[in-house]
Formats: sequence, structure tokens, C-alpha cells
Amino acid sequence: HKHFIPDNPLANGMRSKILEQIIAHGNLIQEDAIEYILSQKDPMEFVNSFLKQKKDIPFIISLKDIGGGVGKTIEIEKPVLEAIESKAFSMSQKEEIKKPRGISIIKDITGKSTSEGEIRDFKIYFNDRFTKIKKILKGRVEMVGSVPISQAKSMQKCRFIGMVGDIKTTAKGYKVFEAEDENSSIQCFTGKENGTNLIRDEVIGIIGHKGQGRFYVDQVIRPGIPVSKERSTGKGDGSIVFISDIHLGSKTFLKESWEKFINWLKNSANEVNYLVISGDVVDGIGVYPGQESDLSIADIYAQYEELAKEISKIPRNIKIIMLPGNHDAVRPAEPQQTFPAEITKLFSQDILFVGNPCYFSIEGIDILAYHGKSMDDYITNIPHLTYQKPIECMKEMLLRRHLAPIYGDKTPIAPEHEDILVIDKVPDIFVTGHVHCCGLEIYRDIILINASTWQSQTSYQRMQNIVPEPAKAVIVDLKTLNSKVMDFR
Ligand code: D5M
Ligand code: FE
Ligand code: ZN
Repeated sequence: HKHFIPDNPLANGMRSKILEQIIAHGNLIQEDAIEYILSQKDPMEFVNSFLKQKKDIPFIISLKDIGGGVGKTIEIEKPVLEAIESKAFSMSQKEEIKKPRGISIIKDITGKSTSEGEIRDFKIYFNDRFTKIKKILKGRVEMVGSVPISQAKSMQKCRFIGMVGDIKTTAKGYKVFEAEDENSSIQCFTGKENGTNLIRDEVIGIIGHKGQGRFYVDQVIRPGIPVSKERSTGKGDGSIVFISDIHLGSKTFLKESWEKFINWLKNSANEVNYLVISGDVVDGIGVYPGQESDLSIADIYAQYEELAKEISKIPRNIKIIMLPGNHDAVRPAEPQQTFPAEITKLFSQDILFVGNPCYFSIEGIDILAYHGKSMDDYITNIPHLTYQKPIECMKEMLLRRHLAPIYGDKTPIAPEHEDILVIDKVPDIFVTGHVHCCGLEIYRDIILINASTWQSQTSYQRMQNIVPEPAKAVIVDLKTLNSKVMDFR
């Protein structure tokens, strides 16, 4: 399972030569500075004259030191692949699709899908993921002096960035996996301590050494979240309410609790301004074998019609943002585009229908909303995770800066040309649903929410020993960002 198309070998050879020269001089260099040097007409000549002329060269050479300081236009000869990729697709960040009453969409796949599922798509997709997460890893102090894998192979001790391939466990309990970058790959051995939380297709930093012809991982570095993020302070009035997994149309839909919730909303119209619904808004049809016998409404459109009726009871001043989940009538592959017109036209209200995941901002608060299907894979592959503690899953996503890294397990992923499942911008609020639990915790200044469900335990969940915590909503004050769980049972 190879992730990349071979890169431009010429550019790569030059990069290694430049690095060698700089390391031989007793220095290290930052990635953007190398890029700048590679963009010069004669990069070797540029490096040699820089090393010769400048007397006070800092230990770690930055872009500024070599004259490529902030504000200057840098023309970079990008590798061939990046050129193909940017021509093929470029998701404009910060592009505002709609801006109703203080909401703006920052990132959403809706209307922008490029995936045709061809082999080339997969390579472009993984390349984009690698490039994005590599950039975050390069910002970590542990990764200063990291080298391309092609170079790491001939070093005794080294640090590099790679995408994790298939992971095998040896008889002695070591994990063996292939780490891959755009040009090369290396087989890595890791002991129990470093190996337990590795998951396929994640991008990590590796610090290790050679011994007995093998490469041993001493430390795994993950991109993570900075300890202190600049916390957005709310400026808005009122609050946002978060719910998820309504599963309307299911026999186990909790009608009475739902009615209590709707009544509370009616009485809280002054206090509540926004309602975010994180997917599985109806139970759908054909989601799992034998679902027919669990449905109270067998027709998918009738399910959405019934939901529209319920939603119409919500006071008009509450702005609703709705994303799909794995039970909704959209393509199952993530990122999921929003609901089709045949469904959205059933709603009389002005709802903001978005894709899954979606990154949006409400009155200056950045929100990452994701249904959370990939938690099934996280829980299967990381030993300490359980269905009862979704917040821990969400922390593992933030640690890897990716919502759904594993390709080809339970979470279907569409190989878009840009990997918008990468968490490249740290949100103020991160919300999921799917596991039907409820969680609220502040982690490194981010409010983490798992937004419960309106469905009681299904027979499938009983079989799997999944115990839901239904009929809860999380409310976040837009001014103070104080948050609490409300119970409607
Ligand atoms: O998911 C509701 C809950 O049931 C959630 O905790 C996942 C679990 N679930 C559902 N389907 C599966 C499969 N196929 N494997 C493992 N776990 C599953 P919902 O998306 O609402 O059905
Ligand atoms: Fe669900
Ligand atoms: Zn779900």
C-alpha cells in the first residue's frame, strides 16, 4: 500500500546535497529556507556563498537569515506533483459560501468534490495529507533537523517525517511498519511503548537509530495541539446549542424527550441563537442489514418530512446548521457533501445545510463539526479508547491532526484532491456525534463536545454492548464560552 507518486528526483537530489553541505558546516536549516534555496537559479552556488560570506550564521538557519524574509515574494520551483495537484483542485480556504446572521463557512466539500476514485486520485489525496501534516510537524522543535527518508536511510541516528503503512506485530511483540515520504520509504521497528497507538496512514515524526541492520524507532512525534492556543473570546450574545443523532423514523426515537427539548427551545428563544445538529438526523434506510424491522417510518423522504415538521416547531430566530451522518441520504464516503435538493426543499425554514465535516465560524467562534464515523476505527485500533469515552477519541484526532486517518477500514473515504479531513486549523469548538454518548471537556482551550442522541439503545447496540446516553444537549454561551450539558429525559 504505497501512498505516493515518485517525486521529482532532480529536486530531491539537490535538496540532499544542500542539506549535506549545511550539516557539514555544523548547522541545521528550516524547511522553508531549503525551499527558498531550491528556488534559486543555482542553489549549490547560493548555499556555498551564504556559508562562506556570513560570519554569524545561527545554529538553525531560517528563511530570514538567507534573505527570504517575511514579505518578500518567493518563487519556488515546486515539485512536479504539487503542480499537477494545484491545477487539479484547490479548495479555497476562508471562502464564504453563505453568510447568514453571523455564520460563515470556512471549509466544506459541498459543491467541490473532485474525487473520481481513480488511482491517481489516491496518490494526490495522500500527497496532500502528507504535505499538510508535515508542515505542522515541521513546526515542532523535536523535528528540527529532520531529513528526507532517502537520506535517513544512510544515517546512524536521524529524525524524519513519514506516513505509516501496514503495521505488523512480530513474535517478540515489536511492531514493524513501513514509513513513507514522497520519495522513499524505510522499514521501522518499534517496541511496545512506541508502537501501541500507531495507526495506519497517520503522518508522524520519527526519531530513531540503526542497529543490527534495522531501524529502531526511539520516539514518535505527533503534530498535536499547542499547549496554549490563543483563545477566541466570544463577542456575541446568547448561545449555541449542540445536538446530534436524532434518528427520526426509528422505533427507538425518544419522542417524549424530543418534545421536552423542543418546548425548552420555544421557551429559550431569547437565550438560544444557534442550533448545530451533527448528523444522523433521520434513521435512513438500508444502513445495516435488517434495518426495516427497526423503522417506524419506512420511507426515507417521509422520514425527512417528519423531521421538517419537528424542526418547524423551533422558533425562527434560532439559526439551524445541519450536517449529514452515516444514516443520512448522502454518499457515505467522507467528506460528505450536504443533503440534496430533494431533501432540503422539504424544510420550510431557512436552515444552513452543510457537509460533513464542516468548519464554520459563528460570531467569531471557530467550530469544527464532524459526525464522527471514524471513531469506530479509532476505537478498534487504539487500545485505550472505548465507545463510552468519545472525548478521548477526539483528543486522539487532534493529536494526529486528522479526523479519519485510516483508509479502507469502516470509514469510507473519498480520495479528494485536497484532504479536508486534516485538522489544519485549530478550532475553538470541536463537536462530534455518532457514538450516542455525551461528553463535554475543555482540552488545550478547545471545547470538545460529543452531542448525544435522541434514540434509545438499539438491538444492534445491545449486542455490541454500546450503552447510549440519550436526550442531552450541550449549550455554549457566546460571550463567556461557558458550557454545560442539559438533560431532557
Ligand atoms: O452509530 C451508533 C452507534 O453504534 C455508534 O456507537 C457506533 C455503533 N455502530 C453502528 N454501526 C456499527 C458498525 N457497523 N460497527 C461498529 N459499530 C457500529 P450509528 O451511526 O447511529 O448507527
Ligand atoms: Fe447515529
Ligand atoms: Zn452515526
